[in-house]
Amino acid sequence: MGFLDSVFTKFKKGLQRTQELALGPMQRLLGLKRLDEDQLLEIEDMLLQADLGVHATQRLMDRLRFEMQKSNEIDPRALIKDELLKIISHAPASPFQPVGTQVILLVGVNGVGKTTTLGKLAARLKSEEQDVLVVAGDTFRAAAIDQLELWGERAGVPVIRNQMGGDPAAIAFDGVTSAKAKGIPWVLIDTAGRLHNKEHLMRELDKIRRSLQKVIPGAPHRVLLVLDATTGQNGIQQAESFKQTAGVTDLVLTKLDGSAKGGVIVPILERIKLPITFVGVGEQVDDLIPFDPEAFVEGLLSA
Ligand SMILES: Nc1nc2c(ncn2[C@@H]2O[C@H](COP(=O)(O)OP(=O)(O)O)[C@@H](O)[C@H]2O)c(=O)[nH]1
Ligand SMILES: [Mg+2]
Repeated sequence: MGFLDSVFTKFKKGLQRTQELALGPMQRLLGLKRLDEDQLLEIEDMLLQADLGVHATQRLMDRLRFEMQKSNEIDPRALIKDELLKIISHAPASPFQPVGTQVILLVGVNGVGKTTTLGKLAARLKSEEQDVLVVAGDTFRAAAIDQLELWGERAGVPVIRNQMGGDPAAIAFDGVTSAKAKGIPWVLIDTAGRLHNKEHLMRELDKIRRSLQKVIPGAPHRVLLVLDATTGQNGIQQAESFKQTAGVTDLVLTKLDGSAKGGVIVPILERIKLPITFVGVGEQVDDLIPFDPEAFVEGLLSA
């Protein structure tokens, strides 16, 4: 699939495991015109298994019960879609618009998919004919720098790096200085997810931020917190902690394709009050898609 494949198609692919493993048996019930108490409980159970969270699940069940009091025949699938959209449509992501040099920092714990997401995002911007510079700000592991260089080659964008163990704030400073001088609209900065402890990590992010601001006041313009869908509700705790300490502006949910808990998008959006800007649905370069509430709901609930 390429970048132009429909977001609907990609969401469907990304949510396949959730659909089959968690919500599979529910599909038959959603086609009925009335539901008895056992069937309602079965639906409730499956929504919880798909990690939609207690709050949203309750709201969906209330809606079904309410509509059954009003009329003899209902369309459970359409009702759940409708109610779900009401729950998740509140925080649209703002588009990526190049204004001068825009600096984007990717943060998150180890292994969630920061470097992969950065590579995919670089390729996406490049495919729109926008120039990108990538900064290898995870200097904690040598493999991280090599991995990023590979993505840089794949996307056809330059990668600025120093040696392993080097100062991420210094390399970020160099990258942004160079991008500003050359008029490059996008600087994507990779960061380490695991340092000695959380305080150390937050200090390092602060230091990167201060050094960016010496070159471009207002940088970083976006801070993308990357979360791994396979960890389900754990992501909510990570988001709460990073949101306070790292100035997060956007969320990216990766590995939707590897999870049966894709419904976790719902409690994340309810609780964190930040937009999910992109979703990762695979390991290929074009497997990063803009979040689309309708495509998500369709992917989760279409027959
Ligand atoms: N299936 C799948 N795997 C992913 C996705 N995003 C990242 N990965 C994989 O997750 C692993 C960790 O990714 P990486 O970018 O190195 O994480 P980082 O430590 O946060 O930089 C790698 O094996 C990636 O290929 C995704 O959307 N889907
Ligand atoms: Mg990494």
